[in-house]
Amino acid sequence: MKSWPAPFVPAVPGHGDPLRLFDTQSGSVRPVDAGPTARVYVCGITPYDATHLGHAATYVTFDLVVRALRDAGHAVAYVQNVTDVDDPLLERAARDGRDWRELATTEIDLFREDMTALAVLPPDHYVGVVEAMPEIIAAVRGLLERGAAYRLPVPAAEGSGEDVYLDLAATPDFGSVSGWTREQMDAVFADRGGDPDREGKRDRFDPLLWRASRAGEPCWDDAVLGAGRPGWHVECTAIALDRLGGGIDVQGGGSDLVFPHHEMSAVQANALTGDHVFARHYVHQAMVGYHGEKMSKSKGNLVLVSTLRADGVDPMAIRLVLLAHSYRNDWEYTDDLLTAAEARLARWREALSVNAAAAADTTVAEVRAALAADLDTPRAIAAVDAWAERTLAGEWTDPGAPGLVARTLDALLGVRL
Ligand code: 5CA
Ligand code: ZN
Repeated sequence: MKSWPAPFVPAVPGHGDPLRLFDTQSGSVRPVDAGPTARVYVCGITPYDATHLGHAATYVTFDLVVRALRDAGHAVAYVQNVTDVDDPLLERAARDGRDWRELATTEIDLFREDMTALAVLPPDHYVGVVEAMPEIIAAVRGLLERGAAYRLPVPAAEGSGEDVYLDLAATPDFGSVSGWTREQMDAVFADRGGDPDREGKRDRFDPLLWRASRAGEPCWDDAVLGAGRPGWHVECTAIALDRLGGGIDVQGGGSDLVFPHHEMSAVQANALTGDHVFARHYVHQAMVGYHGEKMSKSKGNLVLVSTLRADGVDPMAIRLVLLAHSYRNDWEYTDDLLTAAEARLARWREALSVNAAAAADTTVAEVRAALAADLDTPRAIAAVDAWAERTLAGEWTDPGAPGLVARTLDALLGVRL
């Protein structure tokens, strides 16, 4: 499916330091250590409601990852999916009396607009589940052929046919991405789309790979699997392997995806490829909250990017709200954060409008060093603040500095002034 327009990324003299990021699997900050082309897969939206600040934080974080990798001299192959068939989408469409395809199309369009406004770099491949059905079916079939999956008859009350589940007992890597205990897994599995109590499952955490068709649900025909639709995790396994191959450099998403989603995507990929490394780095944006809870479509405690934009908020102020927080720590949105971001934007604009400003070479180096050090955006912002303060205090020594800072903000932080 089409993504959104790529913002122009200006050149900045020199190049960035090698990127280091926290890897959830190893629990440490490590160099990304990619080849000439870094391969990045980021879990995309389930399009049943509009983009909120939590989603925006996730996509801005991986936008910064791509910018930093490019600045360090890599080409980047970037893939993002769209979960355009899944329970939450079908449930919302049914609740609102809408066609699920129409709901998905509307929300994906709005997401594209929000990403464009926030100057988020688009993926090279933006792939919906519906359009990737052949690859997903091939993955489920492959897991059955390798003895890593089994069939379970649909309960008589629900229909006929057979669902297909992954057999975790046949996947020795299970648990290695999250490092969680079974107790920790149990605490979230059902809330995050799992069906631990489905009768007949070999292990309560075995994830659904293929759901045989039920009355009123969309389905796709397959000679081996029968009519049905994919479970959630296998879409990302199949799309990532098909578009990027195994051993990708970064698998990304919000921290709510560590388990089960990234755990399951990885074990499924490993069962298919026979390899043990689906991704070399698992990178997770911490949760953005609002009114004391994780911001989420299901809870409805949302601050939407589109609402802020409709209220006339500068999208660059929204971006600065996000950048003011490290991606590693949970935080809560308040209106005061937006007020502070707007004030910072105004101050930066003022500093950039002078004919000569404080010399900025060390500022550029500091922004680069901060980003390379596990995307330390608060430190990067502080470096720009310090430059703006020096300039506004009258240190007008370098006519090239305003242009250099403007290009640095644009290219590395995605902030266009
Ligand atoms: N379609 C799946 C991934 S394959 C999905 O999780 N969709 S989503 O629409 O629920 O979330 C989209 C992305 O935003 C995911 O990476 C998710 O981890 C992230 N996300 C969701 N809520 C928040 C939040 N409150 N803070 C930060 N990131 C969030
Ligand atoms: Zn995913």
